[in-house]
Amino acid sequence: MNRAVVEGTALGLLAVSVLALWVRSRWHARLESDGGTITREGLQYEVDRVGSELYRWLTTTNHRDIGLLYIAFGTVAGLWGGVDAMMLRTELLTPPADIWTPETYNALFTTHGLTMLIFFVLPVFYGIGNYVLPLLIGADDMAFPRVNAVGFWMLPPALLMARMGLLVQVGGQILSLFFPPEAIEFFLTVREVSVGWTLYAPLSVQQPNPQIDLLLLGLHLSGIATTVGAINFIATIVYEREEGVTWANMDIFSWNMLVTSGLVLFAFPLLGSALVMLLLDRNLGTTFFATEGGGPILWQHLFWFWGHPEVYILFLPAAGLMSTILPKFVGRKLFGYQFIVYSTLGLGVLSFGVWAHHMFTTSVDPRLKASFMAISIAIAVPSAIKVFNWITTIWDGDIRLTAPFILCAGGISTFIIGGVTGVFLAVIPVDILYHGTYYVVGHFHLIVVGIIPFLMIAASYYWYPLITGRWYDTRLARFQAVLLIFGSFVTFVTLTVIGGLGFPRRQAVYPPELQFGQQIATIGAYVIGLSALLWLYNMLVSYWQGDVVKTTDPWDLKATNQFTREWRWFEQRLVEKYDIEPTEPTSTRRSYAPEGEPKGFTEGSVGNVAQTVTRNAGLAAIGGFVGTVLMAGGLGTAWLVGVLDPASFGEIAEIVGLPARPLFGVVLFLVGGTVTWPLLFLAFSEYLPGRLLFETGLVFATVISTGFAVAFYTGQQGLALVGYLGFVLVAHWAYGLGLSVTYQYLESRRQARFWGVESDD
Ligand code: HEM
Ligand SMILES: [Cu+2]
Repeated sequence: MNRAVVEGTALGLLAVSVLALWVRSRWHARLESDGGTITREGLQYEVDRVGSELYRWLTTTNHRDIGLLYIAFGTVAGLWGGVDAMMLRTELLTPPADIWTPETYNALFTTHGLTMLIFFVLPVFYGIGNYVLPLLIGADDMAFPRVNAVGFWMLPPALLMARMGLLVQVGGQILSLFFPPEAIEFFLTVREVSVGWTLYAPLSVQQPNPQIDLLLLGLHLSGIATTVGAINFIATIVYEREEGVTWANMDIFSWNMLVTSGLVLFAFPLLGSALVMLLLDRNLGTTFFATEGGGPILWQHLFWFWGHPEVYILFLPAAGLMSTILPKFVGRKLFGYQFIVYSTLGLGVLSFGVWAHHMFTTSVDPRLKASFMAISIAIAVPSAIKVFNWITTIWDGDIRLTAPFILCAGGISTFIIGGVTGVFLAVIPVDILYHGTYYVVGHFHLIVVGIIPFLMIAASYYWYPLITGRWYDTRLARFQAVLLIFGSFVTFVTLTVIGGLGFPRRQAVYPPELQFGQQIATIGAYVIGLSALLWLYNMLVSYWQGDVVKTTDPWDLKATNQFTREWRWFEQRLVEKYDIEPTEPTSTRRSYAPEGEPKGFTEGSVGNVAQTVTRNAGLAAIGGFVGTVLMAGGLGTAWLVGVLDPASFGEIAEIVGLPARPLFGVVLFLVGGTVTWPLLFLAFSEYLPGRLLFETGLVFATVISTGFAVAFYTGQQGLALVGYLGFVLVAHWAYGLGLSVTYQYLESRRQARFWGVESDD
């Protein structure tokens, strides 16, 4: 089949359907106002209206308008890249290349990757950022409104240039109906680029297709647009914050946009230079990437020095949205604000030190590779901190099963699988096995079709009432969210698995044994496609016909004290414009501040856990000591009845690198019991289940006893095993009780003393 015609038709159909929806809704509006008769004046009015609207959108410098333009642009690009994806997956339904040629398949995955990564993700995030970030930090507009408009308007020509190949091909098909082939040769030779989105030299230097040059120029332009936008975000966040918005209480989405913008500033200029070098190599005979020059490896270094930070540039805004939206639907404040901020900064810095993990199968010096491996593994830590904090935020919360929440929960899960598969890839020998397989495709899609678009859509649902003043169909939205999550899991977990079986990627042809897996993945992809269309439908139709929002607090956020600045802006607007009374909550939920919220916590302050820990470490250590003594009693008994082998203490010492002497193990045991576990208990006790401290202590002890049981196990069987486990559990309970009760007792004495001094004054 002819790719250009099929893709052109698919996109055309999409556009026509959107147009039809719009016309229908205008028709409905007219029916209501004048009975629906078409008159000359009526038509003239419509035309004028469209004209003036168009003028407004083309010339606006308002941050909210530009935000919507960005989102619309990103959506169009996403649909375009999505059509590529559907075509890729359709080809893979059967083992031979029978729908498209292998060459077309190569072009499809090249343009798919580039369109999605460059023209879909960041534009949408810039759009959300443009719309809500100034509202979140209380700024009137972006710092440089005109630059903002210029930055946006560079994108459409950039996309057109990058994807000119398809347009020219479609043009060629149409022209060939009227002209002989010789007359329209140009239209028949230009093709979509097929060198992979990584544009690896020497292929990208040697392929004659002139579309490659246009692509490079388009990418360059989009890089400039991205950099300009980043400067604007940084300037806005640094200089335009309202009084009262400090670094210590700024919302996490703004923090993440700040760090993302910082990464853009360091990464994109480098991509720009590399693109120009490639252009020069192709057209002016320079030899940057030829063997006699820097060699093809130079391209890979330059590309991935941009490419890896780029993946965090794409991920961080999604993480920021998660931290902003998730708490609203569990009725709890985000857990560990400070840790999230630091982990974001840490990711930002580390993301520049890992690029060569994309080059483990090249000739890069193995000693160098080893250091990249180490940092790549280390980068999992800040990511895990985020996941931990999100899960802890949900813990014990009042979950509201809305579409945004479902998408947040789905995003956490895909991010966990995507992240963990990534840690494996960071290990050189594993990567050498999997680099060329679908495992890689599965890994990164669990992030780029997991948390990233999930959170975009969650944001669209969450802020829809604020942006449009209308409600979308919430049932359809929940259905769409579940469908999207389901489809993503089916598709990309399958790809990860068949990759693990050694299935090579970027191939249109594959052995028939693997057809089943490919078909499952394709079905999953169709489900994703369907859910994307449902989302689009819901957004558009609700914009024209959705129920009008009648309250100033559509998500009932006041009830949990999370009525953040952008909603206050919304409320003020409704009050001013429509004279609506601010909505007051029917009840205020307690769960906002679970009993556990650490003491000394004031709204917006930084470092609650760290404070609790440092302030109470001494008391906890005493509690830990009491607990350890009690626990030693339990373990001693276990030893006496013969179910615990004291030699296992020696092995513990060996694990941490000390000589295998039981004495060292006992010392470790004491240090752990009086220092490590009490500190952890302090940090987490507020978030463990249990109303009273001793209940929490028991839960904590039960959790840590599992680790102990594994570490000290010396092969007991049958009854001895039962005895061993029983004693371990009981000894830990003794520890948990000793720790928590002693701690609470000392704490209450300290409080009494504190208040006593107060009343003396
Ligand atoms: C319906 C959703 C999607 C499907 C079914 C899909 C499918 C695919 C397929 C089949 C490939 C080619 C793999 C190969 O030939 O080895 C691919 C590559 C890729 N996709 Fe997607 N994709 C989807 C969405 C996305 C999104 C949202 C992004 C980015 C945000 C993205 C980024 C990429 C990238 C960067 C590549 C790598 C291209 C390469 O290695 O040459 N994809 N995708
Ligand atoms: Cu990377």
